[in-house]
Amino acid sequence: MSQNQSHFTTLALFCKVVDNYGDIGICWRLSRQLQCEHGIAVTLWVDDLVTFQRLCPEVRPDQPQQEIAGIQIRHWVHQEETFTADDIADIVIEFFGCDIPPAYIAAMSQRSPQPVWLNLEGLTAEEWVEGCHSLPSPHPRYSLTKYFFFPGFTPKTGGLLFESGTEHRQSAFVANNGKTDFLKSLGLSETEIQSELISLFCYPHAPVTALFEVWKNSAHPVTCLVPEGVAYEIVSAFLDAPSVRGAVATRGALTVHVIPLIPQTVYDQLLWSCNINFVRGEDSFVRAQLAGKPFVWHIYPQENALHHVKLQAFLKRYTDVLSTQLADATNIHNFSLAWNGVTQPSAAEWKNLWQEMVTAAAQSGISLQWKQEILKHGDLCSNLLQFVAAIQEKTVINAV
Ligand code: TRH
Repeated sequence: MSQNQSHFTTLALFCKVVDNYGDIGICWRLSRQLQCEHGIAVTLWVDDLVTFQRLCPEVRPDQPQQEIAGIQIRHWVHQEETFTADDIADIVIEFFGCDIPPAYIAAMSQRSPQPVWLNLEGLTAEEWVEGCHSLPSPHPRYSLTKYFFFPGFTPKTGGLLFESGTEHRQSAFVANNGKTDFLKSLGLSETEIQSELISLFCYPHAPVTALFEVWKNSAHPVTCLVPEGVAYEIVSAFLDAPSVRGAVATRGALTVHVIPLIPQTVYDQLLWSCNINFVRGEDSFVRAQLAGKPFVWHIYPQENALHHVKLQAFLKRYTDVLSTQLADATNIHNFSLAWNGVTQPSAAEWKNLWQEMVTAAAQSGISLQWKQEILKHGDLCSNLLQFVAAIQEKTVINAV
């Protein structure tokens, strides 16, 4: 069903910030796309406006209700808030099973027509996702059904979150030499801008020290851009000073430069400007893939090393898809295993792993190939709305 034929105009998205920036990062990106590209009136319920403000400086944490970029933002604090059927949106999304308020669910059951209710899950490349994507889960008390919607890397999943026009924006940025202006705005010197640029976004347990040693001994100058707070202890030790924005130090061939956390609408520009991007979690991981540049993923850690299973699932898919360049893909694969603690290389092995990975990633065009692969499955936002339209259609037919 095309957008014009569909019958939904309002959507409520509920987001609990578990930790870090990914929860609100994904919900904010999705909200903006729903509003800008599909004209949906979005209400974003979020329980942590302080974290939200770090990605979107316009957010005022003291405001229970505010509008930014045409999106209604509600501070989700009052579980006991009351709702009537009139308050309920056409589409209701809970992010990551965040348990929307019971009063909201009760009001959903009173609404006619009933809203389409989705649980938007986290991204994984594991195969079981295809079997769970779009599965219904009937509510135990109300005649409501919740559907599971999984992002993913295959046509049998919801795809990945990317806006239309991202490629065009990147080409325009490159054509207008946006890199120099952007990096200057972050306080980089001309020498730093001319060096090999690496952005570093990882969890605190990443083996950053080992990599700093390799870069210090590099044959050419390397500048590592680290957002304030990331790998704080290791970066502070390198700087011999607190890792705060603007802090910079050079040791051997390596300069480490601490930059502010960049608003989400501009974050892509950092990825487009660097030669290689270290990313983590979910949203920055997807952005790095969309940038079509070499990237290394630090996966969000989970109990019982479950994240290693997820990492291997992604690396297998990556290597399978890029099988015509198996040697290059394998070098990237091996480096990723070390970066995520699956293997524990010695200092000499780190040097080799880095060199092999960088050569493979930079010279093979593998990143662009992978980008074309993920774009094939359509964007998550459009896929999600198509899914909602299909459910609505089915509901109408069943009601006749
Ligand atoms: O911050 P993350 O580690 O977030 C998450 C959460 O921990 C979450 O609970 C977990 O489920 C998930 O990872 C897997 O990583 P992520 O997903 O990359 O989110 C970071 C967001 O911050 C993303 O939207 C990009 C944005 N960002 C900026 O806007 N500016 C910046 O300078 C940087 C470094 C990131």
